Amino acid sequence: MCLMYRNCIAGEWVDSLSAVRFSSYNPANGELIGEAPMCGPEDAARAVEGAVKAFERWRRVPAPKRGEILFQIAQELVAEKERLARLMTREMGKVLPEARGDVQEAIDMAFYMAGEGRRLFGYTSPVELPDKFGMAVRDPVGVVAAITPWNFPIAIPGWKILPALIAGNAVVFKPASDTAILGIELVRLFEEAGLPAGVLSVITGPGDTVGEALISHPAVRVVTFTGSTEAGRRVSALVAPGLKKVSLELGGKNAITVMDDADLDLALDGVIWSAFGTSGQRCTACSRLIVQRGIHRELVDRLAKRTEALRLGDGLLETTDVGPVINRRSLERIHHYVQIGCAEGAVLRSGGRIATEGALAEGNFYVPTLLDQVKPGMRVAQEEIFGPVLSIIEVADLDEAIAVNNATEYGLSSSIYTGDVNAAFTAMRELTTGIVYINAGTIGAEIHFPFGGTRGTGNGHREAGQAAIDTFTEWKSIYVDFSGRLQRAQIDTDTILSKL
Ligand code: UN1
Repeated sequence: MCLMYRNCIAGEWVDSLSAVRFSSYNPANGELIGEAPMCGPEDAARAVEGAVKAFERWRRVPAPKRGEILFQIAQELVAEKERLARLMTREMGKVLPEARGDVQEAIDMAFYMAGEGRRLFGYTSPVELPDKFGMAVRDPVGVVAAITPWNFPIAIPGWKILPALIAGNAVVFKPASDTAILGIELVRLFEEAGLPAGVLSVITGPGDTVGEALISHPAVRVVTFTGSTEAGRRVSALVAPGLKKVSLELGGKNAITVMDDADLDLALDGVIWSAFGTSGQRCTACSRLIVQRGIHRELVDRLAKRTEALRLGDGLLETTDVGPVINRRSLERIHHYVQIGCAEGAVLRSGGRIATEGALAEGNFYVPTLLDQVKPGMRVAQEEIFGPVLSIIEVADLDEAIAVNNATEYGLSSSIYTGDVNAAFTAMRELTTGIVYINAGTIGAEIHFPFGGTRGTGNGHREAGQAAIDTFTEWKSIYVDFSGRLQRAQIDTDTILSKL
């Protein structure tokens, strides 16, 4: 099988102008997955210029027809789900059932946005003058730059590209280098489903060169980015002079609260899944466990047993519960955080080390880790670790739990386990994150609801659902005056009754 991949730039499958390539490896064992073009600023400019041309045609394609193409994309994704999922486990590391879920999330979005081809609702409203009509319609914006992370290599590109396309925009997509091959495969699938040439380009290469060139190109009008808060600030600053629309999905420091009256079995399942699923590498991952005093000891004892029973390994094996983390740098960063936590006074309850037994030494495996007796202000309770590390904080009551939950720089997802309906409704009102779960963990958002967060998690936009359409459209208000005379809004309204 050929491991040399090309990019699709302005409708043609090509190498980068420099012809330099970089390699993508399996984080479980170092296997080479493929080589992708190392694009530079000139490649980004070519892709944007192609998108500018394609946009002029694509925006005129009736939205229901665009929807039919998205429907084909959804069906192609269904047909290719298993192949993409297996490739994802190899390129990114997540266990196979989760990789299937990642592709499914893009399938869901493709069907949802295909349906938008026959909606994309604007609205009409009565107007204040006679013989006049008013309506608000959605226009596409132009060229969209979509820059995506490695942790959801198919789902997150789907969240960005599909709503952008249904609205009539052209897209230049730059996937994370760690999952460049999946990004290229996704674009090939869109092409095979019948998307016209040039409407979607993919360019691969480092964020700080090709990514920055892409978003800074004057013809790019919308930037949609998912990544770290630090990178998001940089994106925001770079595009500010161009007054571009920019939608940012950034970090999280999500917490599950477990109250004394909670169903502990249910809570344990939710904590294990949310903290260690995807090896803790979700924006929505639970990295803080806020526990009410009365059940602290029991919950932590049981949690430690469950955590220590998790089996690390290659995500393709059915026996694996937790796969590798994305790369060596990330592995070392995670371990560094655990050391910081211990130095700050946290008590290591489980894990706390890089796994080196047998075949695990070939990959980037971190043993699922519990840090107990963490105080809310410690760095391990405040900073995003993005790995299988859970900080446990004890609280006295609901008020304290809510205060601790809300007191971070981030505001993506939060959850509470309680049997008390009053506590649940209080939490729904008082938790200041963009996503709130009751009696479920912090992960598992569905594509038809807004996805995103408050504070440092973003800049006020939401992805998915109807909110996504707002990012990729401009409102246009249209007034039609069929009176045949000058009618002055706000002024001639006084004389309307006398003229009838
Ligand atoms: C992310 O981690 O960036 O709610 C996305 C979830 C998934 C999406 C996560 N549906 O965990």
